[in-house]
Amino acid sequence: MTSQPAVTDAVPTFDDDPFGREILTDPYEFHRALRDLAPVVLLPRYGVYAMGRFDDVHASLQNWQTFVSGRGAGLSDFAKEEPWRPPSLLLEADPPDHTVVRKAMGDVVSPRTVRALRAGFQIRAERLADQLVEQGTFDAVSDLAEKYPLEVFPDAVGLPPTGRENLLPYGALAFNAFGPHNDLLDAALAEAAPVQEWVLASCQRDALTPGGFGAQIWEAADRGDITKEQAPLLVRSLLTAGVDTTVYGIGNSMYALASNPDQWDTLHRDPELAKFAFDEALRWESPVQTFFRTTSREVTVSGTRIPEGSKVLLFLGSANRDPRRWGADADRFDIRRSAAGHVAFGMGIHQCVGQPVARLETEMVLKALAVRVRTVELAGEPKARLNNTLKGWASIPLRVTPA
Ligand code: OVM
Repeated sequence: MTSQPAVTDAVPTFDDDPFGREILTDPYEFHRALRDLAPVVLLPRYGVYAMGRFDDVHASLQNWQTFVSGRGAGLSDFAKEEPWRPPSLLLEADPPDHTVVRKAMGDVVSPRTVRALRAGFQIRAERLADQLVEQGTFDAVSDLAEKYPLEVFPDAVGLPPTGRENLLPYGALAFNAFGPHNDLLDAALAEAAPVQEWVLASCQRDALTPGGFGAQIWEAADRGDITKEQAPLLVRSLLTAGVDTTVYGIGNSMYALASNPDQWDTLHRDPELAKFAFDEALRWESPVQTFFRTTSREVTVSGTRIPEGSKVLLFLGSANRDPRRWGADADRFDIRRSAAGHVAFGMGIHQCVGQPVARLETEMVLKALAVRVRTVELAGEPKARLNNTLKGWASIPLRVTPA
């Protein structure tokens, strides 16, 4: 009989490319193999460690002292490579610097400020839902998942009316840039210069309408909570992380519900389940699939030693389908399950600060449709939209019948 050593430097390797088209399109078999191979594996193609089990991903996200963000949340190590843009003060920072700006951003995007948006968000969701039900067939991506956030979010930030078409390309660029420099990143970079210029200009005080999130960030600078140099970078965080994520979240929710008609039925009978449907959709098909951390010291994870200065790829989307955490039916989309505790918004000090806005948007959209739509079905083949970090859809043709 052989016994396993308590701690090992021997790490199994995985040759598959998680940023290749095949796995980005359908990552779930790869996730299973990753989880079953070992708690920690090495991806020799990129020279990084990887984790796919819930407990290890969760613990690493919580352990910000050892799994740091200041060297970048992507593949690129900021200690060795020049970042593609000035680093985010939130996502790509550690305490104590992170703590101050996170507090200021949390004050701007608070349950109180977001509650004030509720009535306006609801009216616009209901108007759009009326129109879609009237149409009968529509694309859940272009006619809903992209349309609604772009109707409500830029106004909530207080962005100028022109140039808003730059928001989706900018998000696509930022999320592709967390991955390797592959053809997806090249394509995103190709037309990026004017997009980046617009974003930069839109973060300045004079571009932002009074009352919006953007202006409130500048008011935090007036109070001295943050500096005037930090304010535009915090506005940039809203523009980077606040649009594509919610577009994918709404698209993935609609895909999950449309491909599981019994679940739509459940939601239609009780539209108050919309919140739970969203969390379950986030668990089942997480918009943000991966983030990297960098080890600040040697660390042992479930018996495997990881050296200091290693990039570690955390598979949030895999953790959210780990049967060790979610049970044998982890792959089943079930809006009555308790999906709370998923890591689709991250976990710990970096957990999504925009969460109240994302939740409000999706709740309004799903509720408005749930009461109006009796049945929903796919009216054509959905088309995947590939991104190095985000998993979602370019097109989801739907047919609905009215209630
Ligand atoms: C940021 C940022 C960018 C991308 C993602 C993100 C999901 C944050 O600029 O702060 O969190």
